Amino acid sequence: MNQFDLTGKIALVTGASYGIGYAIASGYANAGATIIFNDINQDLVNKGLAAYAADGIKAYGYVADVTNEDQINAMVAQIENEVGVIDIVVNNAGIIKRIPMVEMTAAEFRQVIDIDLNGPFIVSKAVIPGMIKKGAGKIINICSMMSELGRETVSAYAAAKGGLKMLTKNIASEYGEYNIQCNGLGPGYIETPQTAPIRVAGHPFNDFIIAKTPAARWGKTEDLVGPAIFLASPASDFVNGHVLYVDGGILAYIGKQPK
Ligand code: NAP
Ligand code: GCO
Repeated sequence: MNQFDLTGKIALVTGASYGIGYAIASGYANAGATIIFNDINQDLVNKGLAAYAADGIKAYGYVADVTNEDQINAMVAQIENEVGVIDIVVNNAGIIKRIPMVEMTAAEFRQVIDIDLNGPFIVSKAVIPGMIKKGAGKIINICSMMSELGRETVSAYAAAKGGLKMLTKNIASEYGEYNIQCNGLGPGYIETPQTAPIRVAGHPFNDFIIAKTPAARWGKTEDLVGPAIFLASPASDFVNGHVLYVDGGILAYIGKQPK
């Protein structure tokens, strides 16, 4: 038996019109899963559907904001009617705001917490009943280096991703007895639109990340696909409450001595 085979599985990846979510969903499709994704407006969903189709992937796309419980509950019910009960969910949708804390408004802080932490709560709460009925489920929360580390200007994001690590452990604790595994996937610094502003060649932060990463490079979304398949597959049926960091060694490394 191929422990990494997702054939027959229904996978929802939130915010997967592009970026990390798109790569993970595409990898799941290539491993045999039926792919579903959501985004906050129809234009983005259409953009995602076209991209998946161009890659030869049949995907289902829905308009739903992960912070809106009514929209998410309606989407999950529609998915169960149109596609089937969700086996795998990846809480990928997320934003970041890079603002010095004392300059960040409470509204800006709340918006990041709402999308990056409340969103995964809302989506997980919506899909767990179906997983319990089905007798199995996989929940994968996209965490971050900021689940473990802080840095200037990302207070809201670090608080959200730190909370997401603990939400992961709590879902694992509360629903493990129903054969539901909930784990985190913690990317390092990855080439996506979210990091484009700090990845400009010659930008001090770009040089810093290269020096802080033993692999001496930014990660690519493809680097995350294998680990994501592992956490979604039977190969990880006894892995629960774990955060798998895919960071090229950042968390293990003090950083390269400046020349
Ligand atoms: P991205 O390129 O900015 O993509 C984020 C996706 O989430 C977009 O499709 C976005 O759609 C969607 N989204 C945002 N708010 C949403 C909402 N309220 N409801 C539904 N969808 C929403 O980001 P990324 O780099 O791929 O990151 C994906 C995840 O990985 C995030 O959770 C991020 O925190 C995490 N992460 C990223 C890195 C990295 O280095 N890139 C590292 C560690 C963790 P819109 O276009 O509509 O905003
Ligand atoms: C930042 C980056 C990071 C990455 C990622 C690292 O400004 O520090 O955006 O937060 O997005 O979360 O794992």
